[in-house]
Amino acid sequence: MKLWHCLGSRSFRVLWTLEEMELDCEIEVVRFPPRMFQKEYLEINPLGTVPYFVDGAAHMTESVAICQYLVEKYGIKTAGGGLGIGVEEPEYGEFLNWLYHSEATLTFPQTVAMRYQILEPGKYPEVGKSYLDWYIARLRLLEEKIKGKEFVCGNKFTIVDISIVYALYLGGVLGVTDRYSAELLDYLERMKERPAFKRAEKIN
Ligand SMILES: N[C@@H](CCC(=O)N[C@@H](CS)C(=O)NCC(=O)O)C(=O)O
Repeated sequence: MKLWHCLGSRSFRVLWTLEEMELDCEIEVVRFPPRMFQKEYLEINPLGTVPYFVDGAAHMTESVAICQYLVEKYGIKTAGGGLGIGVEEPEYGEFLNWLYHSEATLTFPQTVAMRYQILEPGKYPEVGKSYLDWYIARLRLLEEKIKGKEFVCGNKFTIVDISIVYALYLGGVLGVTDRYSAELLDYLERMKERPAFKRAEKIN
């Protein structure tokens, strides 16, 4: 297995999953954004985005799909398995919904805010601010869900937590954690204490 990674990017979801599952994977760190600083990377991934992941015939560009692939393909064989929820379990629908929610509903507005507030400041400042407000508004479902709970889904730690916490963590880069509810902040801090999170954070 090989993963192309940039510091602080969505490939962190994959790194954290690999660390939780104690899987061996070659990691290549590229400079962000690779389409500008490492043009040869476009020959590997024409999109120029990270993560990029290869495992035999699997060539993948979506962070959450890679986490799901790792859990479904290797989850039962490793010491750190059990990071998923099986199709036969009642929480399976909710599990899939939160996985998609983390990227399509939460990280999407963050990406636009990141672009116009940090990467290209001054170009469309109102757009950046508006998408940041939109991200905060979209936390409503998660804030309700996490009240009084240790994990988001299925009463156990899963890749939903990995995927959701990455979005919350990115909110820190965007400087909006002071707009999180107390429960959400507590959840984020607890997840960052996991040894696998700390190991993944050191890879850069
Ligand atoms: N939906 C994809 C998005 C991948 C993506 O856009 N990654 C960003 C980093 S977080 C990137 O590589 N941006 C560089 C660029 O667009 O050139 C995923 O979840 O992996």
